[in-house]
Amino acid sequence: MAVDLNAKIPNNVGLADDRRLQRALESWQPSFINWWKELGPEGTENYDVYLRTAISVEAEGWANFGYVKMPEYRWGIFVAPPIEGRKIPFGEHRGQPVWNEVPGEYRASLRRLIVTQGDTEPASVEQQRLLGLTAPSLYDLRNLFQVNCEEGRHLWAMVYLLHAYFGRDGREEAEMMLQRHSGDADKPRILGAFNEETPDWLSYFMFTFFTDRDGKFQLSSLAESGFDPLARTCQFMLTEEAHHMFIGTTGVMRVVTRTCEVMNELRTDDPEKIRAAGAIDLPTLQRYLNFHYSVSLDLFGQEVSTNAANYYTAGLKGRFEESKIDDDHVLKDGVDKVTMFEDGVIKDVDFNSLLAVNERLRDDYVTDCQIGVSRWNKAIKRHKIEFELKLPHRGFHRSIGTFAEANITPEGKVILKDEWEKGHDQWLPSKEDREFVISLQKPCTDPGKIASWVAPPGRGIDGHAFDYEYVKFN
Ligand code: BYC
Repeated sequence: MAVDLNAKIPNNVGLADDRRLQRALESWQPSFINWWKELGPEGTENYDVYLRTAISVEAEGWANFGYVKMPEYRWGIFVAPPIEGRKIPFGEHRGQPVWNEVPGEYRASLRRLIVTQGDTEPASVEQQRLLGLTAPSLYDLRNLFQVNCEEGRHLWAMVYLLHAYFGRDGREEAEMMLQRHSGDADKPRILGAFNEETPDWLSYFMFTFFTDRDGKFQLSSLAESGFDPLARTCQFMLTEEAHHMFIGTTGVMRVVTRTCEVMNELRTDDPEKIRAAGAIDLPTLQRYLNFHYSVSLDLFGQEVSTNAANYYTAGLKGRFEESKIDDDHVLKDGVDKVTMFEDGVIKDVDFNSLLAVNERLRDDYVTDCQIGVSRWNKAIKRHKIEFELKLPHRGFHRSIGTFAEANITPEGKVILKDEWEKGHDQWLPSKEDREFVISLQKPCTDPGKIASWVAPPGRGIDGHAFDYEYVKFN
């Protein structure tokens, strides 16, 4: 697992021993750099950014900090070390040795999973490309760039798998990763949430909390895969993903904290007065939460999915923390309750557990989201303010699956279409909300300074203070 850091493409997969693969990836590299320059963080080519670069997959080596110009970031290919004697942990091949090559019968399914996962990574960079122009602090700006570079690396991770294991169609898929673009009417990104805009930093914090968290759960279930190169790739990606969610959890927390401070200073809960003081009122935060949570729930796919059942049975994509679950890991005879929308009502329906694996993953995700929301609520309580942020009902504002046709309030009440139209702006960010939040987006990038609507972080990065010069603009 030695890391070759001096290679054109840093890697711990022995690229130098496979000249063909190395050449293929080296010929993809310029397209990637061109894409980064065109659709990556706008106008940042000369910035020196205090970034973490992975130089090894060991605990002490993957977090190596220093100033880097982003187009020169050492995007590499890193996989977690193999576990000797690892067996396929679930499905009909359970207990057999893991595969180190793609089994012919699962080639199309595996490619589809890898392409879907890979497509999200550059999509998020595209969505965030203008945020650097309005960062609320230098610390936040640096964190944004860190996330962008790591999403770029995650694209490399998936492109490596496509090139190394899927021959010519894999190379074509790798090209396509740079041709589809977020929000492009003709060639959109594959999944809905990755075609939404991230026009402001509140949306960004919500995105890193809710949408990156989908990444955590999807990557965790791919990290269980019987196709060992995919499992090991995802295991290492998860170490980076944790930082992205940290940005979301603490980012929203800092917005909540600032709002509460302003409410207490002014002794008011009047949204107009809070906004006039340059902070974001709690009901607006709730509407942003409702939006990002609901579009992220869609990313788990259909509630009842034969594709997901087939992926599971084939041993390609497992459940979250598969090995910690106490059951037969085959699921043929299991029964699970799934909340469905049928005949105009919401009801729990029994399905074979295999068909319900998407929904189980969504359940685990909901539980994880609630932990973050409860933390924010504790902060509100500490400020002695009576307000609770809530996750809306899982059927609220959905576009994929059983609830796509339904109109459901955040409380879970089924309503008619015209009631939905009337309530819409109460539940989701209105045009005015968005305009207000965007009006707050002004760059605040002197070291130690921070915008009016967000509190400073508890501590800085890599042991540095908040006022460290995390980005040098040159
Ligand atoms: N939007 O795959 P199937 C991350 C469509 S995030 C639009 O059987 P199933 C990250 C689908 O295209 C993690 N369309 O769906 C986070 C297909 O249409 P066609 C990303 C959707 O079983 C932040 C049909 O439904 N990883 O890493 O429902 C920043 C059925 O397709 C959507 C993965 O997603 C949607 N949301 O499962 C950066 C893991 N959902 O082709 C990165 C890999 C479904 O029949 N993907 N459709 O017309 C999967 O496991 C599955 O594809 C899904 C969907 C769970 C996404």
